[in-house]
Amino acid sequence: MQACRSCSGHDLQEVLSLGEMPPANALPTASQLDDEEARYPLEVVMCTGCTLLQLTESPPPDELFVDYAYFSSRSTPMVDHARALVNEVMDERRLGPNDLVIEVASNDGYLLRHYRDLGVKVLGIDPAENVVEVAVAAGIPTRVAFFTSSLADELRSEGLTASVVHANNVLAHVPDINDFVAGVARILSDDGVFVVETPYVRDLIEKLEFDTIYHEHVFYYSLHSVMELFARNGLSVVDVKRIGIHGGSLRLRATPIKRAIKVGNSVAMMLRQEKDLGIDDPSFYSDFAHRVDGLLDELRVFLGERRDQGRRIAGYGAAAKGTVLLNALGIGTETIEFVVDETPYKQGRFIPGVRIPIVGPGALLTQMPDDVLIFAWNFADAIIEKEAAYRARGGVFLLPVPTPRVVTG
Ligand code: JHZ
Ligand code: ZN
Repeated sequence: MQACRSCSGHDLQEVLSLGEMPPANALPTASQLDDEEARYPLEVVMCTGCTLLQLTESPPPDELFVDYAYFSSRSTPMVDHARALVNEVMDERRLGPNDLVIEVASNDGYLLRHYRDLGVKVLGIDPAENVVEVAVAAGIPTRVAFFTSSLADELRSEGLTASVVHANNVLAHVPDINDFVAGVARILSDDGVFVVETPYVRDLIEKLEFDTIYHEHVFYYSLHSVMELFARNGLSVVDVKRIGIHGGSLRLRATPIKRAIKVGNSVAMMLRQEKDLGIDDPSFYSDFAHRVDGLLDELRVFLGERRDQGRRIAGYGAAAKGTVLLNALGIGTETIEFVVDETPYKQGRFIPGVRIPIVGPGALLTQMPDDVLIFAWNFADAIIEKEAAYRARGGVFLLPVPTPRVVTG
């Protein structure tokens, strides 16, 4: 087997295998339905050396991210979340027009636009050409590129250094993670701060969020494993907090090691919690696969019974998570008629593998399915609130994880 992508250790313990899966965001168009879809094994292991959970295999990043289906601004709660984060950092750092904020994986500019509106210089970096177009049209300077240490050197040679580097939902996505973190360390100014959000492995395991495991997510971090990674590459974690976004994430702040004089209590406290829980021990993960199997069985029964009662079921949010859930269940249009999503790029396409059509949210009222299973369960509250008219007409929302259930209240 391969070596750990973080510490190069060789003792990798199996956590979960979901078999062969299509890449979660490779949504075929109607004309591609006759083509065979690519599939890759989806298997998670834990490195006993540095404790980091990771995939054994993932397609090359340019296959996943160059033409991309996910536009952050299409989820209003993401934009609100980004605005609040920017306000927090602005209060802390009192940034002005001479400061540069860089965001890696800046997507359509959903975060940087808030800094820009406050008069701070910004630079986005993102490999998805079609998504960057949207950012640039909105006036957010963005380079189409994967962030690497050599790109960091190139930017430095142009005289650029960053007071703040943001990396939201990207630390999990980069196979050559040491090079990425080393690049961040090089582009930060001496008193700069690296602000990171990444899904927390503790939430994944405890809340059975197995559908957040897909090829884009090569890594599933704990504080312990992220600290080792950062330390190896010249960064020191000075603050950490658990946040609710995407089913539960860590928000970390890190600074160049030579300046990390004041490490907050939050770091020591969470490390202790992780130790007490045994997050650094393979036994913490040993019943996960079994619990996932149990959930899949429950879901098949739950949906099958509703279908057998003659209920018509649709899905909400052509989220990457939905692809995983549906393919793991092996259910298609015989159970879920269609999936609605606001993203224009996704409409008219299909969920990979199971090939359920994706349409605009208007279909809820025109088609009036009896049930709507929310694949974007992380945004369930916002979705239910927005689709009040569907509910008022008798529509029912369902949630898949951690146990299948009908939304009441
Ligand atoms: P959402 C994405 O995962 C992809 P996904 C990525 N790999 C990642 O790391 C995680 O985010 C963090 C739609 N929607 O955010 C928009 C509506 O239509 O759960 C999206 O297509 N109406 C980068 O894909 C989808 O749902 C709405 O009101 O699992 C949500 O996808 C809302 C709120 C969303 O992430
Ligand atoms: Zn390791």
